[in-house]
Order: sequence, then structure tokens, then C-alpha cells
Amino acid sequence: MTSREPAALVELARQGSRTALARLLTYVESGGAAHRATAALAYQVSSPYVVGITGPPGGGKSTLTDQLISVALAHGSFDGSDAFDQVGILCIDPSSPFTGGAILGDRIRMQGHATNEHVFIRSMATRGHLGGLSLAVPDAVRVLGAANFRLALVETVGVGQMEVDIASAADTTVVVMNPGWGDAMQANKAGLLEVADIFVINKADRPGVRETRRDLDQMLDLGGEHEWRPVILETVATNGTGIDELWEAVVAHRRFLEDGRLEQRRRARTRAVLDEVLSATVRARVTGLDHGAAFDAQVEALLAGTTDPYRAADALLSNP
Ligand SMILES: Nc1nc2c(ncn2[C@@H]2O[C@H](COP(=O)(O)OP(=O)(O)OP(=O)(O)O)[C@@H](O)[C@H]2O)c(=O)[nH]1
Ligand SMILES: [Mg+2]
Repeated sequence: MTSREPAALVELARQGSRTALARLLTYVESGGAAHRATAALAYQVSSPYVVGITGPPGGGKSTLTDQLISVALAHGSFDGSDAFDQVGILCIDPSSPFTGGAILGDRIRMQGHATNEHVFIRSMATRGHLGGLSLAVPDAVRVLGAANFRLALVETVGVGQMEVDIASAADTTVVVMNPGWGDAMQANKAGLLEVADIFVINKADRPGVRETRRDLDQMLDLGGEHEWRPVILETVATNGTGIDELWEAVVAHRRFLEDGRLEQRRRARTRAVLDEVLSATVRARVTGLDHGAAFDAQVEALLAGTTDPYRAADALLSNP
């Protein structure tokens, strides 16, 4: 494969070329003209269904994802209408700007599927994307859509704001924690409880499951009435216990989103993405003004008392 043209690559990716797909995702990570051309094509195709899997480091997300891949492929669709014969997995670690040890570990843990032609696994980093990882991920999901993927699993490590942003970009969000004190609290503080559709207490072979479930239940009660009360499941990812139930919960949540709720969610997300891209674009333009003559002139005007910072900013924006 020699083409580097996004249009040609999208066509090849649609026909099943993993090399073409990988190259398109590199464009997304890198930003610039190739990314713009890729986005122009990818956003013409509808999004795959996105299941986000997030939670503190080491909780068993990758092991769980590995198991979910098998179940998803075995079922082949949610309900017969949205058939998928391949699954795309994106692994996101916001704390490491480049492919780090954790992600290498993810690859190894999903090795059961590494050579499966129906499975595509990719770690994402950003090297120049305008809006950083939280915008690179939605773009990457759309690229998977353009390559005919109807289901994407997105694993995100950590409990910070960016993880919440990425997790909330999913259609169904699974928050993974472990038994014992701490995880539930941490996830609550980070705002993950608000975006969770399904809670998984993984490593349920260890003590403390009942306490963790109780903590979660209490926190959910405090959160008030919701149309969808998040399900709390127990799994042992290493031996597959509870995985069928997890898949059933995903299917049930997707069914709940029918009757317009999915569209509503996606519309809200689309607004958020456009808002972010708009801010990032303006920010990028403004950064370019940093040491320009016009900027210096406004600084002098400020020092001379002939303007104020708000008028100065308006002047710079209207006259870049
Ligand atoms: N006892 C037990 N160990 C588990 C279970 N699930 C996963 N593990 C182990 O926990 C460790 C971490 O699992 P991963 O799947 O890599 O966890 P992760 O959340 O993807 O980790 P990061 O991506 O590094 O945040 C591995 O050694 C797994 O074998 C489980 O249900 N029970
Ligand atoms: Mg992992």
C-alpha cells in the first residue's frame, strides 16, 4: 500500500485494510492538513456504537475488554438490526503522552485477539491534535465508523477530568472499580459516577464486594431520581464470571436509549465537540498573536492607560 491520500486510505480501510486504518488514526493524532482531510471524510459516516470502559489504573479494564470482545463477536449484533462482524478497540491513557508501558500491557492482555482479523486494537496518543486527546478520541471513533465498524470499545485509564470527558463521549459508559475501600469514593469525586451507566465491581473474587456495592448504592441514592438507574455488576474478568451479564447490561442500556434518547445524547455531545473545536481554534489563532506587533501595541496602550484588557482583546480578535 503506497497511498497516503486520506480519501484513498478511507476506501482501503473500508475494504478491510488495517494498515490504511492505522495510518488514518495516525493522521488524527498528529493534526494538520491530513487530519482535516480525514475528518472531512469520517464525519460523513454515522458513528459506531461506542461503549466506554473507564476507571482507576489496574482495575481490570483491559482484561474485561478482552472478554467483551469475545461476547460481542459471538452475538454479532445488539438486536439483529445493527450487525457488527468486527470490533474496534481504542486504548487511551491521558497521563502518558506517548505509548507507554501501561498501553503495551493492554496489548498483551488483549493478545487473545491480537491476530483476530475481526478485531482492531489501537492505542491513542496525541502529538498535535488541535483539541488534545478529548477531541482526538471522537475523531478516531468516526474513523472506525468510516472503516465499517459498528461497535467501538474505548478503554480510558484514570479518574481525572479528561477521563470523564472521554468517558462521557460514549453511548454506554462502564465504570470499573475493585472491591475494598476507596475506588468508589475516588470515582465519585472525579465525577465518574455521574457519567456511569453501568458499574462493574471487577476482581469480585477478592474481599470487600458487599461494602463497595453498598457505597455505590448510597452514592447513587444521594444522586436523586434518574430515568436510568445505573446497574451494579460483579465480575471476575480473569475467568469470565459475570461477562455475559455485563454484555446483557450493555444491550439493555442501548435498548433504553431507543425512542430518541440516543439521538438526544449524541446531539448534546455534538454540541460539546463543536464548542471545544471552536474554543481550540480561537485559542490556536490567539496563540499566534503572542509576540506580534498588534499584541505589543495593545500592551503599550494598556500601560499608557488608553485601553483596558477587554477592549484590547476585542481589538486583537477583530483584527488578527
Ligand atoms: N484477581 C483478579 N485479578 C484480575 C481480575 N481482572 C484483572 N485482574 C488482574 O489485574 C491486573 C490488571 O488488569 P488489567 O486488565 O491490565 O487492568 P487495567 O484496568 O486495564 O489496567 P490499566 O490499563 O493499567 O489501568 C492484571 O494482572 C489482571 O490479571 C479479576 O477479576 N480478579
Ligand atoms: Mg488497561
